[in-house]
Amino acid sequence: IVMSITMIGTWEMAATGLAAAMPQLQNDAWAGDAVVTAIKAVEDNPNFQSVGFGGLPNAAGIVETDAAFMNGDNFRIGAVAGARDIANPIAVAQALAQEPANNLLVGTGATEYASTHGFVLKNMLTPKAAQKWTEKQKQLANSELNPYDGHDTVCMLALDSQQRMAVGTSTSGLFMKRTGRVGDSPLPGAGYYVDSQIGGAAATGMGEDIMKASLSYETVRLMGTGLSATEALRQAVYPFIAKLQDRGEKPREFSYVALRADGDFGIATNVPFPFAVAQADGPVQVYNAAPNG
Ligand code: SD4
Repeated sequence: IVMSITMIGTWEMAATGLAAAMPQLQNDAWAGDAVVTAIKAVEDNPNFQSVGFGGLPNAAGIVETDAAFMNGDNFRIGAVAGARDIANPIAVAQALAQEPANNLLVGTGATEYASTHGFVLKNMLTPKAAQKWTEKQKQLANSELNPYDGHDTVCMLALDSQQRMAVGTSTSGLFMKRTGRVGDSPLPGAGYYVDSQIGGAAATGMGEDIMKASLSYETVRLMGTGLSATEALRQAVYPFIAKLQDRGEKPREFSYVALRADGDFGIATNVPFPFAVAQADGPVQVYNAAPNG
């Protein structure tokens, strides 16, 4: 496979991000900036109800976001968790990756950093999301419904024209989560990992299950032994899901994307999983993957 600029992102919403970022990559931008452009486009769009502005709130009716950024050249990581009022959590995560320490900030610390470093603050709760919260409160009072539906993380992996790689994640987490709940998305190794000399991987699904193993790291490690993106994911993800079953657990949603430094990409998922890919000067393609574990 010939190396060519590539981006892959989770869920159909990723197509919006790829459309915004691919022109940058085609103009030889850094993979890290392409990741941030792509995720910002998703965070800014109030129609996507699981990321950024318009994300569904926690049990207290407040939007709390998790996001992370990793530079595959030097392994620098930045992340925010349980963050409030930050318009673009991914941009703050990218800035935190430049800090010599204090790379993962939670709650008020994240907001304070964003505010003192010139990032836009805004109330992330839209009237539509507030309405959904009110409806959900009513339903929950009368039923045994699983409150934790309506969650999707946007993850982006990019490979640029100079063979640099980066990964980002951003989510409002689980609808109706407890205040302070943090998922896998800001956690390196579990939610994401990237090494520009090998490749990267990132996760979406039920954070409480995904964080039980560092499968993004494991996928990168396996790609480093020469496996394709698809085969590395298969060997990392499905045995772990089987192991949970063996231990009497009921594994919930696990979906991963992976991208190798040569442009080879793949996914693994135990639920129907749309994802978006763009390579070279080709179009943004959305694929609908069936569960294949
Ligand atoms: C979380 N993994 O907070 C995220 C949510 C997600 O598809 O990706 N759902 O647990």
